[in-house]
Amino acid sequence: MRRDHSTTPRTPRILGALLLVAAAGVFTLGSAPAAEAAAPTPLNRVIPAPASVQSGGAPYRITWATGVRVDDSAEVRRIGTYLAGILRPSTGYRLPVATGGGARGIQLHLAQGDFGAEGYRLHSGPAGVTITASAPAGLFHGVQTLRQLLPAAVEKKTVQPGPWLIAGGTIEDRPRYSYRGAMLDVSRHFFTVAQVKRYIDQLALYKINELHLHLSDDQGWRIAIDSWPRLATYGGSTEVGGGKGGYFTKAQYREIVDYAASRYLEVVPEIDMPGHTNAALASYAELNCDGVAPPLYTGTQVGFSSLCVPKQVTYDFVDDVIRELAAITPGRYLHIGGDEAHSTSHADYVKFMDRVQPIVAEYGKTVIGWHQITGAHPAKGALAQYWGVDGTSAAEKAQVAQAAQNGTGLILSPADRLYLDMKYTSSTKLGTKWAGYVEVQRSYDWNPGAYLPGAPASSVRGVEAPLWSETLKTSADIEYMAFPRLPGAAELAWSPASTHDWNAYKVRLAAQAPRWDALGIGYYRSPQVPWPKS
Ligand code: TNX
Repeated sequence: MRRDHSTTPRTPRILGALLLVAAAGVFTLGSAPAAEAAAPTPLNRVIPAPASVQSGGAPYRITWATGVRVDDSAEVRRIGTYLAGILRPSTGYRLPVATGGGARGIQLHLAQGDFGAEGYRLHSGPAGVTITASAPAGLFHGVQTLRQLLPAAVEKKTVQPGPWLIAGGTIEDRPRYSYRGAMLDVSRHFFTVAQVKRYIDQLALYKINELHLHLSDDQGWRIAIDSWPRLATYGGSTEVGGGKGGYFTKAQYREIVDYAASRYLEVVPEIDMPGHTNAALASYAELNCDGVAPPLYTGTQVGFSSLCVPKQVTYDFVDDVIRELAAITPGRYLHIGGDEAHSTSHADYVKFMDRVQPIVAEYGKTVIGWHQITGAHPAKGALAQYWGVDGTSAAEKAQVAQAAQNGTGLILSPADRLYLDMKYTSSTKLGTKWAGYVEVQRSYDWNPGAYLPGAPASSVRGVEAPLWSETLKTSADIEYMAFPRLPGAAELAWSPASTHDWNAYKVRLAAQAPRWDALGIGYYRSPQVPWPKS
């Protein structure tokens, strides 16, 4: 039976039930004793912090009479249906999605305005909540804000008591950076489509808009390539520790891409080259300079493998892989790795990158490479992903900064801040520690706009939080390492620098915990964060 806490009783029996509930203090609008419990979440208690918040006026309350009004557009309707899909199980209300504005309820509306590609305005008052944007992505991000303004119990899958109040006022919001990424390494351990989708949903809650998939490495090749089928069937047949690995068929990869798109994330596929290629080298003997295929590898060393730079077959291989991958990737980027090519001479590395970058362009994609690519000749428009640490040599930082001055855009993923696989402390069971321990404050408390000496602020296109999976096998493992650091990375990427403040952030972060509980997300209870008692 539908649970109904509306203010508009339809029959005396319902009225009686409502009075009972009200007496129990659950039903709170205007009933003093429980007013505190029912106080709506302040508009500024959202992660990422919105660009501007004006609080004031009476709240809106979702009731049985609430509908979701959408523009007459298939995409806006789809976002409305997504929102209703989140709200229905926990509120128990019908929440019909219908076209037409003006009426009471939640309205999603596209309009010209100063919102940019992803910004939105959320206005809440007693008559309803209106989210306005100039593109669907903005509406979707506004919906994520709306979720966070509702009680955490809204995320549950069974009917909860409510009440469902949204504080009055107006949020005007737009991102600081257009590239707000998270990377998942599906190579060291393979994760299924369902596991990747689960992570996508978690990323969407914090307005992350790029999902970088690390699809190949020494330990596993994870994407089917028709012209080189053994890459997946043999190269994908194991993983770190010797488990059975796996790979995505093209249909499964498309399913991930489509799901990500439905959450307004772009998939950035990575084929790491010329190093980190043992799985490919093991699958095809001809890719090796000596013509001998090495065994599959299930350890965690790096830097021992290299494609054979002088051989023509290497470029036939790369051309086939990039062509097939580009054909199933609607996104703008193709990541070609380029890190830790310790078994490739510098001269060969430069030659390789000089030949491979044009192939990416030929198939209509923009190159992203790990920042070592700045030691070669980054193509025009290429982005370099910086993964250094405080202790990275001045010379290496200067090389990246020089490339940035020459027009190479930067994605910042400093390993000692944003590598989600770094242990929090010495007692963290999962993860690695080559970049040091990364507690929650260290992860959050820096400014991407003024991070790399000599790199112009305008060269910074965004930030990304990579999650390497040498030690991670399950969704619970992913979540324990990502939460609570991922929301901090998302805030660095989205929120204006002027909102940055650890002491305020840690309070907002603590307030997310009941939502993670409701969503079944396990997290690290950092002593730096004032968590509510659980
Ligand atoms: C460095 S970051 C790597 C990866 C490892 C990671 C572990 C980068 C571009 N290369 O191969 O998985 O450290 O933290």
